[in-house]
Amino acid sequence: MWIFKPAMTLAALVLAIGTMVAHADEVVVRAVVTNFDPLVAFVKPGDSVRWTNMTGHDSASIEGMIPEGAQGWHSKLGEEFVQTFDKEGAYVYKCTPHVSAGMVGVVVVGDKPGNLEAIDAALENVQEAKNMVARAIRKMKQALESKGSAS
Ligand SMILES: [Cu+2]
Repeated sequence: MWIFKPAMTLAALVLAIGTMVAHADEVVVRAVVTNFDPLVAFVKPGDSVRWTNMTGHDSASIEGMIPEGAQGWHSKLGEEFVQTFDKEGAYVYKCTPHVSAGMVGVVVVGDKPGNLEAIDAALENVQEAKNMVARAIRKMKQALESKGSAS
């Protein structure tokens, strides 16, 4: 019966990995004209976001508007892009060519982003299209309220 033990262990390992993969979702955000759809994407920690239809667009996190210690990003112009989000909180990002046209989006990881005050404070440092970034932050807060997550 000794041969069963490693076989069982392997089976358990495969099952565990399978479960991990099954739990990590990928959420798609589409670039549509000069909008990100959905403007606010809700994901769980460990999930990924895939930006599609990116011809003429990029996705770039805005300084100070991601959780402390989280990894920022700046995708290549015109290319589909995937980013995995492990740290809970809100991530505000823009399309560099179209931020003035309001092409700003938010990824919210987890149910209660703890960095909303930091995002409000960082708005003071936004040089370009501050009103459009502010609009996306408002929409995120509205979305959180309608989800019942606002504290
Ligand atoms: Cu764009």
